[in-house]
Amino acid sequence: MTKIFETPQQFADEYLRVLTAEVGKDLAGCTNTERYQALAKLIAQKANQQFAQSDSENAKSDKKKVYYFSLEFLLGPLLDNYLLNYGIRDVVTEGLDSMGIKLDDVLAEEGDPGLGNGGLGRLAACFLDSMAAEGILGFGNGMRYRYGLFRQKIEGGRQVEVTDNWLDKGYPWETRHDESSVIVRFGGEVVRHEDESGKFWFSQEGGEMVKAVPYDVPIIGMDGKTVNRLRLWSAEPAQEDFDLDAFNRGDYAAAAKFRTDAEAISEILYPNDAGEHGRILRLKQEYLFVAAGLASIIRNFKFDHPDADWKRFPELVAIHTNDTHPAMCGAELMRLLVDEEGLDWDTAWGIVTKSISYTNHTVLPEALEKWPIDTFQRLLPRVYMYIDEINRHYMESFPREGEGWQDRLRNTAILWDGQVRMANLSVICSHSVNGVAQIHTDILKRETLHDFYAMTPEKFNNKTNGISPRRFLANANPSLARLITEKIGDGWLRDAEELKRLEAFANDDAFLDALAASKRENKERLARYIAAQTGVELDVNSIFDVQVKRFHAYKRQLLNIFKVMDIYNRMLADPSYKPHKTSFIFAGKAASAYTFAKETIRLINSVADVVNNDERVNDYIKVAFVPNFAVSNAQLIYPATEISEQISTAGKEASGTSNMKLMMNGALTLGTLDGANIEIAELAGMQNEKIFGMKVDEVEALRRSDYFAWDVVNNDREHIGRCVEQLVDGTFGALSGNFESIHAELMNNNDYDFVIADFASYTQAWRELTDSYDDAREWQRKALANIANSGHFSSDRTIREYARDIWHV
Ligand code: GL9
Repeated sequence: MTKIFETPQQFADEYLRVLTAEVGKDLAGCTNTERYQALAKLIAQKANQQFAQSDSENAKSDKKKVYYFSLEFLLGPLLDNYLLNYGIRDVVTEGLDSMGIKLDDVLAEEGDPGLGNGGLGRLAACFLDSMAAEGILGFGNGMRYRYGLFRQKIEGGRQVEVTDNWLDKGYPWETRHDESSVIVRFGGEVVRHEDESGKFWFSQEGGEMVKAVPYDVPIIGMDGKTVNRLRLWSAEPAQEDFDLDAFNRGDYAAAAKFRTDAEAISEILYPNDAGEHGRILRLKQEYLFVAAGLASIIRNFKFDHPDADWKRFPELVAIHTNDTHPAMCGAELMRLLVDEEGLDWDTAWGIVTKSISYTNHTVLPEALEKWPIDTFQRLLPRVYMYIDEINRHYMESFPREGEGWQDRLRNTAILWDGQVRMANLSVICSHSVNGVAQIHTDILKRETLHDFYAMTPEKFNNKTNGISPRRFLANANPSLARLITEKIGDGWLRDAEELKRLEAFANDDAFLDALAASKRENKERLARYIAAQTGVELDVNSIFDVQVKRFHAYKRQLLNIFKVMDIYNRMLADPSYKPHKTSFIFAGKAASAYTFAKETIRLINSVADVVNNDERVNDYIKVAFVPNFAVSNAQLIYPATEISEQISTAGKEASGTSNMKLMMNGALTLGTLDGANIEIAELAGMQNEKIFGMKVDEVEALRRSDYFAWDVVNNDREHIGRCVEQLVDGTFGALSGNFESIHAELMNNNDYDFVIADFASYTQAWRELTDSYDDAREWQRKALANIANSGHFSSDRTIREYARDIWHV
């Protein structure tokens, strides 16, 4: 495999050419930002050339193309990852050195596009990386939001949202393709036409026309063999409807109205983590990226296969829908095939269901998308007719047999109670439905989608999530990666199962020492970052106990901070009680309208304020909240972690992926038997994690029982009872007030997420786990067992399973 740069000199020559051509200054006059932009542009140019070449070769072949539709792609910084994948990190480092530039200074300039909320969006980005690594022709289809997810600041302990103007300096990786734009229509009406012979057809007239313009980002796979692309759509006015009269009157807002209406569609990413839907703009986003993506697929299909029969479409194209956000794919593809291409219904339906597949990412009822029929119909009249017709076909062919068929029909219909149910639409239009961890798929089959499962069990399958070992081990943790490669070579970068070979070193003292030294180095790196960001000084001899993820009641950050409050209370009540020295590290964003989540952040910061400043305890415990959790600082946090907090109420976390990232970096999981934690514990061995709390069946049983949370609180006044009281008694209120709303939410809903019910089990598990830390060798062996068994959670494995079982490539 030839490298894109063979020597530092060759790199330096090309780099200087791009730098001067793009920036118009010589090297000395450039800022680091400009140096970064020129380097990214150079790599992007190389990748685009490679893409163009392979794209025209592929056009002549019958290689199947996979399109991954997702409203979120949380890419993170790309440069370091691409240098690794192209195998040119050393050449570039040396080449830059020769010009007096440090690669790290250049890398530090890259922003972190926040085009996703959390796990779901990051999963989509890992899948792009793995599809390219596996040589699959896999293309992302998403939205180019003008503003990413808000940046989070902490003021007075509170989360403050600041707009994320991620495009302000331009995005060097993207290329605009105006010539590939697609006109998308909203509103208007459907007109019926009929000719003399009685043949009739429909067309859509009037309404609002929006131009969807694609911006393409190259996706470079491991070893640079495959370059794919991520296509992100931006909304613009279809024609320049600038109102000159209004402008001349001085009414500037009216003059630019069309521009703002159209552009609003790709303005913002909705900051919802699994919940709260119903905004019309969101529906517009969903349709825009579906309509533009499918139009672009069909254009490409016709170009690649000018003589192909439409029936070959599912052999040559797979369309994957990430959650229900692209659920309209089925109806829109029907519209394109029937209205525009003239196929009959049954032929088109066969093509649609053979091409489309669907992944469910959550069982939270509030997250199941539904839209009011009248809103839907007004905005998308023709697509709605297709949904109505798909629903009618479904209902007509529904087997009216067996007891309770009416209930089953009601549960599975697309249209019901004046609403369009997007999950049902997704299932009906797909040949494959998968969950993202074994337990999650089991719950889908048993409950959430049970009636579908009973009728079409063959559609259902599990695909346990995965993460990119390039980004989350090689890029994030260079010292550990170096150590691993010294022992077993670098084959793990392509086949992460090779990490298993590290088990041979479980009794190798020198290796375990080196492992510990690497962890310490990573803790020091994180401690410096946290001190700079927050002013909190962490002791690197303490255990780094970490919970980083979106804030949500079911993820139970509240349980974690109650534990810290309890340790604090125990220390004050009994000065001889000494917990293990621990730094409790939190990070994550809360949806801006989610009061409980935001108040939990304020509580953590308020506890931090008290604990960190109380000399009776602060040699032993400290609390740090890292602001603005994002892919870039996540890459600093995971490698430094020793305890991975994965403490969701059993049955609620579909999979989780930070649990995998932390495992791969040698952290021990302190977790419930939920999501992928179960598979983590099975693979690494129960003895190498710390599992606590109620299991799914116990959670369900407790919910059905006469559980009364107040009883638990009243029976344990010293511990959980004290924590609940301290929400409102001023102990932690000095920073910015008490926490009445958390108290009310918790007690008035009878401990809905079972924070109180799991408290005793959790705090005991924490004490046992931290007590075991003093046997450093044993701890290192456990860390090693986690690393060595994390290969299964490579997204390469996940993608191979999707390719084999769902996409058939
Ligand atoms: C999620 C689940 O909650 C996670 O458990 C899962 O790991 C990921 C990826 O499959 O999907 N579903 C979901 O809606 N989100 C998830 O993280 N939410 C966000 O990403 C905001």
